[in-house]
Amino acid sequence: MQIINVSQLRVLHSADLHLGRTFQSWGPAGANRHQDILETLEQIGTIARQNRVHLLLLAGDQFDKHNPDPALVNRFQQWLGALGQDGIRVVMISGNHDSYWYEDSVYRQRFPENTTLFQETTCTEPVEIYASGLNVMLYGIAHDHTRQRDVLPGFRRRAEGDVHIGLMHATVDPRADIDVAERYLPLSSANLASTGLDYIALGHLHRARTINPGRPGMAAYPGSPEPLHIRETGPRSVTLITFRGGPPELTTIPCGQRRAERFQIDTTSLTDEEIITRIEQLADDHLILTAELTGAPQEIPDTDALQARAAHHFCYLQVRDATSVVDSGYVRRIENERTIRGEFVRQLRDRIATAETHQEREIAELALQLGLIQLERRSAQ
Ligand SMILES: [Mn+2]
Repeated sequence: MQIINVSQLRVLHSADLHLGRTFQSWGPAGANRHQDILETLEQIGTIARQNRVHLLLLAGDQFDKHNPDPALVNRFQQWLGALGQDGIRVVMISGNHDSYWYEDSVYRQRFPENTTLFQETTCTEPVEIYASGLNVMLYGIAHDHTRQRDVLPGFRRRAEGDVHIGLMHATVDPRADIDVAERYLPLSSANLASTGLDYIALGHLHRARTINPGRPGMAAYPGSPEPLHIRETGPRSVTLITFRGGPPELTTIPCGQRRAERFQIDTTSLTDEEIITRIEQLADDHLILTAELTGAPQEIPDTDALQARAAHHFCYLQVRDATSVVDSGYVRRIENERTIRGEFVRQLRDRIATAETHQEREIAELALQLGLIQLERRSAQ
């Protein structure tokens, strides 16, 4: 007989907030990004309350470094405490950025009553808590970049308890051609399945992904809730996990203040002025935009100038030149000139045409592009 009216346990999972991250390479555009991350922290609290979750799991890299600014830690502490007043228990582990290992690690401080923090580097005994009428067994370890061996046995499901949840800051199913250092805890989907846990809350990889769906050892990366890099494209989210007796149900809840996207702009036959217009059509101050210029434009695009002129329309703008100078209107215009640059173009086009390998051709194309930029600058002086 199917059991009805089973207690429903609702859990929210986030990771990789990187509070305190500085965006120095972004110049002035990076100055207020830390504020966006703080707003996303508040947003995660709001999502937890709206969904009346019992538990909030934070799977590491809550902070960008192990010894963040005390004012920031204080704010995080208050955020935790306020969740506790609303009956929400927070369970967290450290990550590689905010490692527990250091003597001045933020995680060696006291945290509010409602917070469960894993402080051992092996999981000898799960932490048992009572939530929504269920015995919840929690498995986790503190991040320690000096000792990450044989962590899996500690995560093996114990006999007692109703719901079994693990937390890991790990690299699950790394690409075969990448050698992942031990401190990033490389593991496979099969390793996670072998634990037999109902759900494993993962952190470390910043792109959302579900592993072993509907099976024991089911796990997910919620991804960074706020994009931390121009390459962290696409929507950002946190994961709501609902336990009703069967395999847990996962729901993705959107969050974040800004969004990173990469768009290609075909610049064929366009001038820099026209390229600016195309970029401006995408204007949105919530957008962290990589504008990749493709095709064969009228002139060699001055990416620095384009970026400087259009940046104020976006949260952050990066213009990348992936145009083909070989076929550009500019090269066609000057290739028959009886000038140094005309001669340069003819010689390089010849090399490109007779290149024997892909690499040789790419080098000649790059030489043509860089050489023309230099010759242009000289003639402008
Ligand atoms: Mn991270």
